[in-house]
Amino acid sequence: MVSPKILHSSAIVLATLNAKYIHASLGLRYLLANMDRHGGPGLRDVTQLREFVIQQRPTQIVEELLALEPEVIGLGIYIWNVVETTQVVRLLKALRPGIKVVLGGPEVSYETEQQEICRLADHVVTGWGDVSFPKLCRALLDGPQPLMKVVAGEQPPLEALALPYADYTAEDLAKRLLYVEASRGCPFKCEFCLSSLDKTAWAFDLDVFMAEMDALYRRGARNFKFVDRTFNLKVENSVRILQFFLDRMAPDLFVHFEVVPDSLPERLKALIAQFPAGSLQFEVGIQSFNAEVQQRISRKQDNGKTADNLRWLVNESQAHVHADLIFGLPGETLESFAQGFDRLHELAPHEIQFGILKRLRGTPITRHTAEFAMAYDPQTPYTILQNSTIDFVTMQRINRFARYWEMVANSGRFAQGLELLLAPGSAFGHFLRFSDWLWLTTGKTHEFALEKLVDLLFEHLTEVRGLAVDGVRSALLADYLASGARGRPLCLAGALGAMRMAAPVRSGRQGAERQGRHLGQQAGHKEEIQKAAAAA
Ligand code: B12
Ligand code: SF4
Repeated sequence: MVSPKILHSSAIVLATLNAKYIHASLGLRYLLANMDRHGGPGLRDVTQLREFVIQQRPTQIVEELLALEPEVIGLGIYIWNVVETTQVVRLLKALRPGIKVVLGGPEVSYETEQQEICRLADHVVTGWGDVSFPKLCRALLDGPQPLMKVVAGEQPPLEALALPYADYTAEDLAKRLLYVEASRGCPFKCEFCLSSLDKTAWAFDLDVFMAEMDALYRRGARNFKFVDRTFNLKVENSVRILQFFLDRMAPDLFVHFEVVPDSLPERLKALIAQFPAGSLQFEVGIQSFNAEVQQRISRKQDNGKTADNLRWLVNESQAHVHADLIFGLPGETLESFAQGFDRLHELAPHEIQFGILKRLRGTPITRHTAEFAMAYDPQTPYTILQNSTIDFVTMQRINRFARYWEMVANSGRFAQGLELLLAPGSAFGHFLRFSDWLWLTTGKTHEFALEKLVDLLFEHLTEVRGLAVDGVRSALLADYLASGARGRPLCLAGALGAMRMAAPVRSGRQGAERQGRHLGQQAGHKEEIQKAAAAA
């Protein structure tokens, strides 16, 4: 029976601050979907979901939350929002101390007692919240009042959970990346990763899950990002999921998976090879090619098979391949990392995602802190500052390398220029030299206009590296034209001026240009989706 106390239309508000609008929160939707099943009838009707982004002002977020006059506010706390959400909770408690604030999410699931945000809140649910949050809300609204501040989240068999996919709105389907989950947990133990604390991976009932995917697809969903830690763990399931999307292939379909690199059985390859360009994206965690470091951090990876599979993916399939590396792992030196980077670069994944080690709360990487003198930033995102093999100055250089790599290599804007920049010999060595030079010349790591970057690359390649001016200019001209930008980098002024004189824009072409722009916008959205999917 519905309790008289919870007739108010928004007694409970579930909220979080996403990294960007394009990321819809799957965790909150799970909680919402399970309110009635685990909290009792009527609870869902009095629960509202509100998503914000970290760029919004805390006062504005609080204003919106208070306008709903809730009795309970549940907040999803992650590494990307804990600073901003702490301020939100502080304001909430100053303005309406009577509102019960309940926290949950990976950031507050460990080291709970050391966090300011947990001190400010009324309750913290650690681990899974699907069952424990609804139960806690029922108790908060109807009594008896819960005695414990910190509640260890129940972890039921996955069949006990209501799936949340119907809670994606039409707007979510049209504009955002849809996170979906065919399994939870990870059986591996890589010590830098929060998923290493899971005991194993649990799979959702595949028939039920696929029916949900089908419903989403029929409603128009075309951008799917699987959050499964290791999509290719159970080949039977992976095959069915890939076949499902192949059967529904459409020009705007996009599916993203995270895979373990050393296992790609023939059955999977046969399906992967059938996906057309632009429809499939893989995030392949390499992290390190250094066997000693891998062993130290309990990462099991067959480097030979990893290289073979990456080569196959890049050469024999049309999947977009993002490979992740982590800098700063215990015992890794600049030289050993450079070797790994070059080995990966030779395999030619479409993007190398260059991450700097972070000490995530709760992760077992801390067991190396003393031996390797690991000094981490105490502020989020807890990035490594120095260790026994990499000093702070080198770490700063590599941070800039990572930023510039994103800007020059992963942006995809310098296909030809990069070929000149990264060869011959060590790609890592060349890019590090460029990175050091760029920093010395500009003192900036952000806010480079494309035109300025073209000129800087030109200067580096011709004056520092001594490459032939004509070859560099034609490579950068091709890249600049391919980008579609309409400015005028100084080093290309002559060439662009001549081209534009030869082909002035005539009014009859304006319709075609408009059409082109529209297609460009669509392509831009797809690119944004692909980038967002790969950001984790
Ligand atoms: C999607 C995602 C992102 C998205 C952001 C999404 C968003 N909403 O804005 C993007 C791609 C931007 C991202 C980036 C990063 N991410 Co990320 N990301 C994920 C990912 C893949 C999926 C999250 C998800 O939906 N999970 C499925 C749902 C069901 O689980 P859940 O979110 O944990 O929710 C459950 C519980 O936590 C709890 N819960 C959640 N909210 C609430 C609220 C209440 C009130 C309660 C009671 C309970 C509760 O109940 C839910 C159901 O059981 C996870 C890995 C994973 N598979 O979970 C990593 C993960 C969350 N990311 C992580 C990290 C480290 C990062 C990065 C720092 C990586 C990097 N680049 O180095 C960046 C940071 C970005 C930044 N700007 O600073 C860590 C989190 C560490 C932490 N303490 O928060 C994770 C867990 C990966 C890992 N295994 O280590 N990420
Ligand atoms: S890095 Fe990947 S394989 Fe390793 S524990 Fe995390 S999710 Fe599992």
